[in-house]
Amino acid sequence: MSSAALGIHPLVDALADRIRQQWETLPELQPLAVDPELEAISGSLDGEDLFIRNELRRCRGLRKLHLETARLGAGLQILHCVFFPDPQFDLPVFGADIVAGRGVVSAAIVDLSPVQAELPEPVVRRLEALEKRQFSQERGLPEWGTIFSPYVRFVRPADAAEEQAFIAVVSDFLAVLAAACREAQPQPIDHPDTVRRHQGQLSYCQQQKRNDKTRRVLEKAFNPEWADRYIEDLLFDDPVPLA
Ligand code: BLA
Repeated sequence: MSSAALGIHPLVDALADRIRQQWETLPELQPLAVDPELEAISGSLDGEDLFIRNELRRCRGLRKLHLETARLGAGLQILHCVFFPDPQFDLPVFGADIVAGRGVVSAAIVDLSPVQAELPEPVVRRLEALEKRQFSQERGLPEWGTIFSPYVRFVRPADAAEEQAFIAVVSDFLAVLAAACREAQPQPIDHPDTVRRHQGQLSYCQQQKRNDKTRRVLEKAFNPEWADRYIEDLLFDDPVPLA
């Protein structure tokens, strides 16, 4: 079925395509198994259709690349994407989320988020060199959003041009991450920096789990137990313990 027939917002669709194109450029890209029950979830809720697609990969430096596209009921379409680093590498978390309802995108956020006090220096240097893109409607971060970097963009794209500009920002951030993945050298598993980055990734996941808006939508579409397992096991699973 085409995405138009599924009622996916064009920004969700275009950004998902761009992310899939760009993860192909990551070094040593490999498949990562998705629980078959979660790969393509379809159902209905109060007569409205429900569709979730989950795609996973991994690559050099990143333990898990996750792209979720979802249509929950008639109104709500979501793109959720997180690339989680392997704590042995000095790399940030890439995260993006788009929430669209009835043809309007209410939230578009993208960031390369630090797992230590600061983003790695080569990442900062490349982010600083990027073209600065303007959006007419910037949104303020929620209280749990302390995990995001100073480079986070959180906007409500006002028109098709701003939707394209948002795709361009995501694309730029992914290019910065790809370069960092190619360059980064792993540190030993018991190195203090590895331990700190592991800790930092745990806090990233903890803070994301405080987003009640995500949980509420999933609880309503499925049920609280299902939502909890989905969030803990797939959306924001903790990195494996170091030892
Ligand atoms: C907001 N996330 C939201 C909203 C909904 C969801 C309904 C409110 C929309 C709005 O404020 O306009 C729902 N997001 C989901 C669901 C999934 C999802 C059901 O991803 C299922 C997979 N959220 C993330 C990631 C980031 C993120 C990776 O999952 C950032 C990198 C951010 N979402 C984020 C932020 C808000 C949001 C910052 C606004 C929260 C607020 O203003 O309170």
